[in-house]
Amino acid sequence: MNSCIFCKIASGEIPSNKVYEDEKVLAFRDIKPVAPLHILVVPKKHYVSIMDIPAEDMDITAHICSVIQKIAIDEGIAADGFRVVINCGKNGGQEVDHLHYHVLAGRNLTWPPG
Ligand code: DGP
Repeated sequence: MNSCIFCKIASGEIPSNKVYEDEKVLAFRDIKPVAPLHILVVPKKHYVSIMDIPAEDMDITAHICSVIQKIAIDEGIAADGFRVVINCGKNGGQEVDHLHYHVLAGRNLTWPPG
């Protein structure tokens, strides 16, 4: 999907502050952080949202979980805790139509979200 900003970041066409990369996933710091640590984890393959992942590709979700574990350890946020958010669709607050996981940490995050 040529016009997708996260596809362009995943391919390296647009630079990002990268924290992790492998053949399937890229993680980079959010350009508008809402917490002291705000990292986005994206599959390199384009899915619009969590609703767009076909059954045969569902192992990407397990892979992203393992990547988030690694990021939590490497960034030193595992002990104090953190939040993982997937916004989906209009009411979910999704602005970028390429599946992404927000990893938020570094302050006491309130609940429920706004
Ligand atoms: P969401 O509302 O869940 O679609 O979150 C989209 C996030 O993406 C938002 O926190 C800002 C971030 N973002 C948008 N464009 C860019 C960009 O070009 N670079 C980076 N690093 N983050 C971006």
